[in-house]
Amino acid sequence: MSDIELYGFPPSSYTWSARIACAEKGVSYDLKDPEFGTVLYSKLHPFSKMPVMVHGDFKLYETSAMLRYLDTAFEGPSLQPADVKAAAVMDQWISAYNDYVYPVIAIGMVIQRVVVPMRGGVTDEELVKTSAEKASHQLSVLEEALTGNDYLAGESYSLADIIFAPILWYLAKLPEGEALYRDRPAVLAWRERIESRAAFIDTIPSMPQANAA
Ligand SMILES: N[C@@H](CCC(=O)N[C@@H](CS)C(=O)NCC(=O)O)C(=O)O
Repeated sequence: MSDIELYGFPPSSYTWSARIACAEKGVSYDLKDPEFGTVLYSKLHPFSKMPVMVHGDFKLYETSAMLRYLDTAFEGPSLQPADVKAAAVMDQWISAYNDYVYPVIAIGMVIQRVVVPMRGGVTDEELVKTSAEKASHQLSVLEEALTGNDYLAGESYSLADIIFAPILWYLAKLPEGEALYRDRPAVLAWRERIESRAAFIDTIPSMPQANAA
Protein backbone atom coordinates (compact mmCIF):
# COMPACT_ATOMS: atom_id res chain seq x y z
CA MET A 1 0.00 0.00 0.00
CA SER A 2 1.49 3.33 -1.05
CA ASP A 3 1.59 6.28 1.32
CA ILE A 4 0.90 8.83 -1.36
CA GLU A 5 -1.23 9.22 -4.46
CA LEU A 6 0.40 11.49 -7.02
CA TYR A 7 -1.67 12.73 -9.95
CA GLY A 8 0.49 13.64 -12.94
CA PHE A 9 2.15 12.38 -16.11
CA PRO A 10 5.73 11.19 -15.47
CA PRO A 11 7.31 13.50 -18.11
CA SER A 12 5.71 16.64 -16.61
CA SER A 13 8.62 18.50 -15.06
CA TYR A 14 6.76 19.51 -11.90
CA THR A 15 5.47 15.95 -11.44
CA TRP A 16 9.03 14.72 -11.94
CA SER A 17 10.27 17.02 -9.16
CA ALA A 18 7.65 15.57 -6.80
CA ARG A 19 8.74 12.05 -7.80
CA ILE A 20 12.41 12.93 -7.13
CA ALA A 21 11.47 14.21 -3.66
CA CYS A 22 9.56 10.98 -2.93
CA ALA A 23 12.56 8.94 -4.10
CA GLU A 24 14.98 10.98 -1.96
CA LYS A 25 12.77 10.44 1.10
CA GLY A 26 12.06 6.77 0.35
CA VAL A 27 8.32 7.49 0.13
CA SER A 28 6.34 5.13 -2.07
CA TYR A 29 3.56 6.54 -4.21
CA ASP A 30 0.93 5.53 -6.72
CA LEU A 31 1.17 7.63 -9.87
CA LYS A 32 -2.29 8.34 -11.25
CA ASP A 33 -3.61 9.90 -14.42
CA PRO A 34 -4.66 13.53 -13.82
CA GLU A 35 -7.79 13.21 -16.04
CA PHE A 36 -8.03 16.92 -16.78
CA GLY A 37 -11.58 18.14 -17.35
CA THR A 38 -13.29 15.69 -15.01
CA VAL A 39 -15.27 16.93 -12.03
CA LEU A 40 -13.21 14.70 -9.77
CA TYR A 41 -9.94 16.25 -10.95
CA SER A 42 -11.25 19.80 -10.69
CA LYS A 43 -11.99 19.02 -7.03
CA LEU A 44 -8.39 17.94 -6.59
CA HIS A 45 -6.87 20.85 -8.54
CA PRO A 46 -9.19 23.80 -9.14
CA PHE A 47 -6.65 25.30 -11.61
CA SER A 48 -6.35 22.05 -13.62
CA LYS A 49 -2.61 21.51 -13.37
CA MET A 50 -0.39 18.66 -12.27
CA PRO A 51 0.81 17.34 -9.95
CA VAL A 52 -1.65 16.88 -7.12
CA MET A 53 -0.68 14.89 -4.05
CA VAL A 54 -3.11 13.03 -1.80
CA HIS A 55 -1.89 11.66 1.54
CA GLY A 56 -4.78 9.96 3.35
CA ASP A 57 -7.44 12.63 3.68
CA PHE A 58 -4.95 15.43 3.00
CA LYS A 59 -4.85 16.88 -0.51
CA LEU A 60 -2.27 19.34 -1.78
CA TYR A 61 -1.43 21.08 -5.03
CA GLU A 62 1.48 23.40 -5.95
CA THR A 63 4.75 21.55 -6.27
CA SER A 64 6.77 23.79 -3.93
CA ALA A 65 4.25 23.20 -1.12
CA MET A 66 4.30 19.49 -1.90
CA LEU A 67 8.11 19.29 -1.77
CA ARG A 68 8.19 20.99 1.62
CA TYR A 69 5.44 18.70 2.93
CA LEU A 70 7.20 15.57 1.69
CA ASP A 71 10.43 16.65 3.32
CA THR A 72 8.88 17.62 6.66
CA ALA A 73 6.24 14.92 7.06
CA PHE A 74 8.48 11.95 6.29
CA GLU A 75 11.65 10.45 7.71
CA GLY A 76 14.75 10.33 5.59
CA PRO A 77 17.52 12.76 4.71
CA SER A 78 16.53 16.40 5.16
CA LEU A 79 16.09 18.32 1.93
CA GLN A 80 15.91 21.76 3.57
CA PRO A 81 18.93 23.49 5.11
CA ALA A 82 18.86 24.00 8.88
CA ASP A 83 20.71 27.29 8.53
CA VAL A 84 18.17 30.11 8.31
CA LYS A 85 20.00 32.01 5.56
CA ALA A 86 20.59 28.91 3.46
CA ALA A 87 16.88 28.04 3.85
CA ALA A 88 15.93 31.53 2.68
CA VAL A 89 18.24 31.17 -0.33
CA MET A 90 16.58 27.84 -1.13
CA ASP A 91 13.17 29.60 -1.07
CA GLN A 92 14.55 32.39 -3.26
CA TRP A 93 15.57 29.85 -5.91
CA ILE A 94 12.28 27.96 -5.77
CA SER A 95 10.43 31.24 -6.31
CA ALA A 96 12.79 32.29 -9.12
CA TYR A 97 12.22 28.93 -10.80
CA ASN A 98 8.45 29.22 -10.63
CA ASP A 99 8.23 32.86 -11.69
CA TYR A 100 11.11 33.27 -14.18
CA VAL A 101 12.69 30.00 -15.27
CA TYR A 102 9.66 27.77 -15.82
CA PRO A 103 7.87 30.34 -18.06
CA VAL A 104 11.01 30.78 -20.18
CA ILE A 105 12.64 27.35 -20.40
CA ALA A 106 9.59 25.10 -19.96
CA ILE A 107 6.83 27.07 -21.64
CA GLY A 108 8.94 29.05 -24.13
CA MET A 109 11.31 26.25 -25.15
CA VAL A 110 10.71 22.66 -23.98
CA ILE A 111 6.95 22.63 -24.53
CA GLN A 112 7.39 24.41 -27.89
CA ARG A 113 10.05 21.98 -29.10
CA VAL A 114 8.72 18.72 -27.61
CA VAL A 115 5.02 18.89 -26.75
CA VAL A 116 3.61 21.20 -29.44
CA PRO A 117 4.84 19.03 -32.38
CA MET A 118 3.65 15.87 -30.62
CA ARG A 119 0.19 17.35 -30.47
CA GLY A 120 0.31 18.12 -34.20
CA GLY A 121 1.05 21.83 -33.74
CA VAL A 122 3.83 24.00 -35.14
CA THR A 123 6.66 25.23 -32.91
CA ASP A 124 6.64 29.00 -32.47
CA GLU A 125 10.27 29.59 -33.57
CA GLU A 126 10.18 33.26 -32.63
CA LEU A 127 9.09 32.39 -29.09
CA VAL A 128 11.84 29.76 -28.82
CA LYS A 129 14.43 32.29 -30.04
CA THR A 130 13.45 35.06 -27.62
CA SER A 131 13.13 32.50 -24.81
CA ALA A 132 16.64 31.15 -25.55
CA GLU A 133 18.00 34.70 -25.17
CA LYS A 134 16.29 35.00 -21.80
CA ALA A 135 17.46 31.48 -20.83
CA SER A 136 21.04 32.53 -21.57
CA HIS A 137 20.75 35.30 -18.99
CA GLN A 138 19.13 32.91 -16.49
CA LEU A 139 21.96 30.40 -16.93
CA SER A 140 24.49 33.18 -16.36
CA VAL A 141 22.75 33.99 -13.08
CA LEU A 142 22.93 30.29 -12.15
CA GLU A 143 26.59 30.11 -13.21
CA GLU A 144 27.49 32.99 -10.89
CA ALA A 145 25.50 31.51 -7.98
CA LEU A 146 27.03 28.05 -8.41
CA THR A 147 30.62 29.21 -8.76
CA GLY A 148 32.10 28.10 -5.44
CA ASN A 149 28.85 26.40 -4.34
CA ASP A 150 27.98 22.76 -4.88
CA TYR A 151 24.23 23.40 -4.72
CA LEU A 152 21.80 26.29 -5.07
CA ALA A 153 21.32 26.71 -1.33
CA GLY A 154 25.08 26.40 -0.71
CA GLU A 155 26.71 23.29 0.68
CA SER A 156 23.76 20.92 0.75
CA TYR A 157 21.43 19.45 -1.83
CA SER A 158 17.93 20.85 -1.30
CA LEU A 159 14.42 21.25 -2.67
CA ALA A 160 15.74 24.08 -4.85
CA ASP A 161 17.95 21.64 -6.79
CA ILE A 162 15.01 19.24 -7.05
CA ILE A 163 12.74 21.83 -8.63
CA PHE A 164 15.34 22.89 -11.24
CA ALA A 165 16.67 19.44 -12.16
CA PRO A 166 14.01 18.16 -14.61
CA ILE A 167 13.71 21.21 -16.85
CA LEU A 168 17.48 21.64 -17.10
CA TRP A 169 17.72 18.00 -18.21
CA TYR A 170 15.10 18.62 -20.90
CA LEU A 171 16.89 21.79 -22.01
CA ALA A 172 20.07 19.79 -22.62
CA LYS A 173 18.16 17.63 -25.12
CA LEU A 174 17.02 20.60 -27.25
CA PRO A 175 19.02 21.88 -30.25
CA GLU A 176 19.58 25.12 -28.28
CA GLY A 177 20.94 23.23 -25.25
CA GLU A 178 24.56 22.79 -26.27
CA ALA A 179 25.20 26.49 -26.89
CA LEU A 180 23.39 27.47 -23.70
CA TYR A 181 25.44 25.11 -21.52
CA ARG A 182 28.76 25.79 -23.27
CA ASP A 183 31.19 27.86 -21.17
CA ARG A 184 29.10 27.41 -18.06
CA PRO A 185 31.29 24.95 -16.10
CA ALA A 186 29.70 25.53 -12.71
CA VAL A 187 26.20 24.83 -14.09
CA LEU A 188 27.48 21.71 -15.87
CA ALA A 189 29.23 20.41 -12.73
CA TRP A 190 26.08 21.08 -10.68
CA ARG A 191 23.92 19.28 -13.24
CA GLU A 192 26.31 16.34 -13.09
CA ARG A 193 26.01 16.28 -9.27
CA ILE A 194 22.22 16.40 -9.16
CA GLU A 195 21.62 14.18 -12.20
CA SER A 196 23.90 11.43 -10.88
CA ARG A 197 21.79 10.93 -7.74
CA ALA A 198 19.83 7.67 -7.65
CA ALA A 199 16.58 9.58 -7.03
CA PHE A 200 17.06 11.43 -10.33
CA ILE A 201 18.27 8.47 -12.40
CA ASP A 202 15.53 6.17 -11.09
CA THR A 203 12.78 8.64 -12.02
CA ILE A 204 13.89 9.66 -15.54
CA PRO A 205 10.71 9.44 -17.63
CA SER A 206 10.51 8.09 -21.12
CA MET A 207 10.27 10.99 -23.56
CA PRO A 208 6.93 12.81 -23.34
CA GLN A 209 3.82 11.61 -25.05
CA ALA A 210 1.32 13.95 -26.66
CA ASN A 211 -0.66 14.37 -23.44
CA ALA A 212 2.25 15.51 -21.29
CA ALA A 213 3.05 19.17 -20.71
N1 LIG B 1 2.23 26.19 -10.05
C1 LIG B 1 2.04 24.79 -10.40
C2 LIG B 1 2.38 24.62 -11.87
C3 LIG B 1 2.02 23.25 -12.37
C4 LIG B 1 2.12 23.13 -13.89
O1 LIG B 1 2.21 24.13 -14.61
N2 LIG B 1 2.11 21.89 -14.35
C5 LIG B 1 2.12 21.62 -15.77
C6 LIG B 1 2.93 20.37 -16.04
S1 LIG B 1 4.65 20.53 -15.62
C7 LIG B 1 0.70 21.33 -16.23
O2 LIG B 1 -0.15 20.97 -15.45
N3 LIG B 1 0.47 21.47 -17.53
C8 LIG B 1 -0.78 21.10 -18.13
C9 LIG B 1 -1.57 22.27 -18.58
O3 LIG B 1 -1.16 23.43 -18.36
O4 LIG B 1 -2.63 22.02 -19.14
C10 LIG B 1 2.90 23.88 -9.51
O5 LIG B 1 3.86 24.37 -8.91
O6 LIG B 1 2.58 22.70 -9.34
